[in-house]
Amino acid sequence: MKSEQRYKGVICAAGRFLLAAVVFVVCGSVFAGGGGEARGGAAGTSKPQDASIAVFIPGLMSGSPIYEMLANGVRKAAADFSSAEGREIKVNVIEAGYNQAEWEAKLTALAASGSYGLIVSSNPSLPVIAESVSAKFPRQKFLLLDGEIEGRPSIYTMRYNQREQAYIAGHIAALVSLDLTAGGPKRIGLVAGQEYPVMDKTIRPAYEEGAKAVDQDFTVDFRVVGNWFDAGKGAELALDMIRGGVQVILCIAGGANEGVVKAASETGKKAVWFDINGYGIMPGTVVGSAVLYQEKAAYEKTMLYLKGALPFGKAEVVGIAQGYVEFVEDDPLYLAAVGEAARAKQSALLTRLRSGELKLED
Ligand code: RBF
Repeated sequence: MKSEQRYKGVICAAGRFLLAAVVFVVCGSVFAGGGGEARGGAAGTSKPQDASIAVFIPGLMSGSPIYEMLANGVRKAAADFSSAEGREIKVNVIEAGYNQAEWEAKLTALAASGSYGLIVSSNPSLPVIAESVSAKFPRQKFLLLDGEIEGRPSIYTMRYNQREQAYIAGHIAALVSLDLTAGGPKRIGLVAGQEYPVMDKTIRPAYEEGAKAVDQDFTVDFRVVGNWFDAGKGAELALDMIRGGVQVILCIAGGANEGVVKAASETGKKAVWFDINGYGIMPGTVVGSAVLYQEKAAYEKTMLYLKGALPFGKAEVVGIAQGYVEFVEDDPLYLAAVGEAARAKQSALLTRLRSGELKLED
């Protein structure tokens, strides 16, 4: 619970001050006859602002493929819809930066502008922030991926089963670790950008659960960078783990992943990638890719919105069975980096998950 409080604290603290400033500016423009809630669009209507979508990036796109996939999916849906319907759908991507305390004020300003029929975003902290913005701008619609809130009439969310995603990452990390040092310490690494509830309650435990399915004695050496960009700190943490006997490290630290994978490669150790196929990032060093099809999700849900059929108020959870979580096992770089016996065991696990024989509810 401690980390949850800290996480909420970071998001909320300085935000209140900025929020007050933004609301002051926005109210001024409303009273002066400018934008504001009265112009907020709704799905399925033909108001001009429906033709504009904002993608709100809580951070920066560079180094965080989960955000790149989000923007790409929305842009592609808008382009396809525009050419099919013969009317232009504009997409504006706004990077809110790494100061989480500013996100609520920035999202409020976006809703207050009344310029966008839909605001699209992604990460587990967004639903609560959007809910608060929604209270002031109830007609502003939100499409939020990688997060969850149910029953809010203007918010749709879709969260991934990250227990599955982290479990398959832990499974391959343990298999490769045993291949590297059969008699060494049964410890795998995880470097995270920050602590947050989904990390603490789902990703980290499921990563360990997957490793323990290979060998009960595996434990996780968990380290936190403290931000989503510091590659130097990522390398430092990785090297410290490696000195302690860790052979394989899962990277969930945005731009800091670069430092982790570099440290692994320079010491002959291995890394596991999360969210996208990472084998090509450091061939031979990256030995697993537990992916999310976030671009596909963003494309499909944006398209539904444009067709007036996105079920606002609903919260969906999708995983391997629905085709949004996977492990990439057909990449030649994976075949080259990981021994046949380990790959066969990983493949057997994936078959059980895909068929539903093994259920990992999240
Ligand atoms: N993941 C990233 O790759 N880059 C980020 O900048 C980033 N920022 C985050 C900020 C917050 C407040 C939270 C809760 C998560 C963030 N994540 C980020 C993690 C992301 O939501 C997701 O859990 C991971 O990408 C693993 O799928």
